[in-house]
Amino acid sequence: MATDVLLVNLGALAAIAWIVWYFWLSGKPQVAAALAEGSVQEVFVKVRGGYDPDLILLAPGRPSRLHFNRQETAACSEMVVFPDFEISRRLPTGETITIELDPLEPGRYDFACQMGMLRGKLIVTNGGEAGGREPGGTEQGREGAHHHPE
Ligand SMILES: [Cu+2]
Repeated sequence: MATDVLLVNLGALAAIAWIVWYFWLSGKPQVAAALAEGSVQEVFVKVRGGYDPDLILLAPGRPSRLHFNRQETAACSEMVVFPDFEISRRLPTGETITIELDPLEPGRYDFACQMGMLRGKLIVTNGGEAGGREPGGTEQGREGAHHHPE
């Protein structure tokens, strides 16, 4: 009995987490890397007062190339740093700098300027999870409902 309740609660939590995540992502421009089979994932990021896009969806288990193009001279955005990968690169104005990443585990990986003022996020998730569900399905119907099993 106790185990059943726990499982139900975990399921509800997962659903809520998914909903929050879904709407958070869908509310902003986002880029899912082109998902050609087995190929490198290519993402182009414009750097100008921030990162555009600042949310980048990647599939796990495949290498990625992030192409940063800095279109300003402000010192703030001069470097881009990926603390999780111990990568930092200078971004000369007007040049495209490519950062190659090995295949990643699902998760969230932040990147930022050297001062941490401009921020972006890589979200590594299975394509089916991120893009395979229709909005308006049963998950959405549960939003805001707190299910307490009797
Ligand atoms: Cu900065």
